[in-house]
Amino acid sequence: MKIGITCYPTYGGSGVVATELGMELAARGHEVHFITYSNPIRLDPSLPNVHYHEVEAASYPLFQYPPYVLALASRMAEIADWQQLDLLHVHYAVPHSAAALLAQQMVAPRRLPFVTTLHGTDITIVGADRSYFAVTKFMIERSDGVTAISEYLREETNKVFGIQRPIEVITNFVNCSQYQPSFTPHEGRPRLLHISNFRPVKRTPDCVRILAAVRREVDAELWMAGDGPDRGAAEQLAHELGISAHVRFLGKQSHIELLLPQTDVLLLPSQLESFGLVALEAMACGVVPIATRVGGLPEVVTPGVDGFLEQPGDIEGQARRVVEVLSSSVLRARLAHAARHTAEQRFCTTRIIPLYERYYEAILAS
Ligand code: GMT
Repeated sequence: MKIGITCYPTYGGSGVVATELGMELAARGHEVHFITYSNPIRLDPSLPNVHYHEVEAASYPLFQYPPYVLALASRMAEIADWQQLDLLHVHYAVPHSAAALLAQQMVAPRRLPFVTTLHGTDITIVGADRSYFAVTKFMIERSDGVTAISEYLREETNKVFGIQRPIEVITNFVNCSQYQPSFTPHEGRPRLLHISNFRPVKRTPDCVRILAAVRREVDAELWMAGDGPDRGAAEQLAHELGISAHVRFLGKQSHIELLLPQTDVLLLPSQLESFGLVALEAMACGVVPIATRVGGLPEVVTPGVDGFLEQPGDIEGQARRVVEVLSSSVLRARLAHAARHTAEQRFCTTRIIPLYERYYEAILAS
């Protein structure tokens, strides 16, 4: 198949999933065209069957906001025509589905179906906001196919928008060959890791509070990977709690498969998470996730078996779990082993990518 993929190319789970999906599809012999405003962060455009087409939204003094959706729709239609694309697959509904719908009409009578993958905040925060509600509902209804990354998100979409159309659940995935546990224990003290875009929904400063509570019993350190609006608050908090020497802010990291195996526990104290891709990536590396019982996370982590889930904001509860894991090498090994097993058995690319292929085929045949 010849597939056009659009996503947010910067940091964020939806862009990561779109990029990894595109590269996996290309490796399986499909021709994949990324149509985005910059090179997606994890994309290697030199790979066979991978193409990158930049979208440029020209500015003009009359425009308070350059009309990116129009530039994207023009580029999608152009690439679909030049490359004879079979379908478009857009990740994150707002505003990518609107551009795809427009492009579809521009290339008519040639058929150009499009699939929208819902990732979470496009439904729970952005799409549900009054200013985007009607258009998001319309785009979901008009997409030729809609997938959601968890059962939770499918139900939430039906609930928020009162949508009747079928939505296929195809979960996030991980490349189990690339994401592997380390066979030699890392040096130094026990290490906690947090990876995110440091947005308020991630409750990033909670990680610092959790470390402070953990340190009453275990001499552990915390690595904070990523960047975003709450980084300053987290740094300030570490300073106020007198634990700055034990927290390392690593900034944005493009190879988290190299970082994860050097750590013991992943902290994901989010207020909401439709899936929690980073928890899955940690599990594939045998790193124990200690996360919150929200959204789609219970579909990924089974508490007490391959990680732990506590209530958002329950610092003491999450800290207690960390201490439990770090204090018993037997428990840590059991959870780490089970976490890897879950990733392998349920979420490997080898299982999930064929689901996308079959879904595309069904859309093309319908
Ligand atoms: O919250 C983020 O990290 C970014 C956001 C996005 O859309 O880029 O992530 C959402 O999509 C990820 C990939 O499908 C999911 O793993 C995240 O759970 C989801 N984030 C939320 O629902 C808050």
